[in-house]
Amino acid sequence: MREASTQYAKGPAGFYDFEDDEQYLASPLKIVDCGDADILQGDLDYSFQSIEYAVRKIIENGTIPIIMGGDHSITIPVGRALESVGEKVSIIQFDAHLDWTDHVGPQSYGNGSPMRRLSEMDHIDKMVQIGLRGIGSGKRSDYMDAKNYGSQLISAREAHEIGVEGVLKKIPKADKYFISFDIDGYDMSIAPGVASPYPGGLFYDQVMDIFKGICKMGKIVGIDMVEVAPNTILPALQ
Ligand SMILES: [Mn+2]
Repeated sequence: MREASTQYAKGPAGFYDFEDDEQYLASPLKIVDCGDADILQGDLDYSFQSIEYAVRKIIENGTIPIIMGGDHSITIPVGRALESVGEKVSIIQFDAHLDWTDHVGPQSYGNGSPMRRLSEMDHIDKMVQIGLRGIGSGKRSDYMDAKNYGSQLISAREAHEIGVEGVLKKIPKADKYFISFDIDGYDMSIAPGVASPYPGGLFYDQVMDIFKGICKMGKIVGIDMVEVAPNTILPALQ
């Protein structure tokens, strides 16, 4: 992902977008690659602490962290670091899956549980989940718990039906937003290289328009993008 992104790293002039009539990525805007968080295979606590430490430092410097995973478990330490924002943060999650499972077997900090773990943090405010669909997304009780917490649950099908404006209306009002983007929220036709590809998902322009709408609603204090896993593309899709 980082290597691919360098094709847009061509200096301070940025790029003209004719559809938006905007010069994107131009100076004084600066994107800095901060390298990897130190991950120790087999030591979840150490790895999570490394991620949290790095994200806190970036926030404390007054900048916006954009974190590339990793699976969706990384949103747990990233969520802890959002305490450094100093205000409540509302979560906008794009995902085929709810990710509200309390635990999968003995694992409470895996990629099925990040939103449940975030909901337990005092500095995390309301949530919205966009792109939900398919089987294996969570138990009925997980959906009930998410709704009782105050989460807005928007299936991919509903997002298509109500359109971008309809989705934006369902996003809770907040001053600060964190966007957690699991790329399996996208339809598998445009993002097959994920751990759990599933049809019936969101499309690129649709998501970009929702992003632009969110930018007008409040300040985005961080973004993560997770579950990019080209090596796990199902053999039939290669
Ligand atoms: Mn996820």
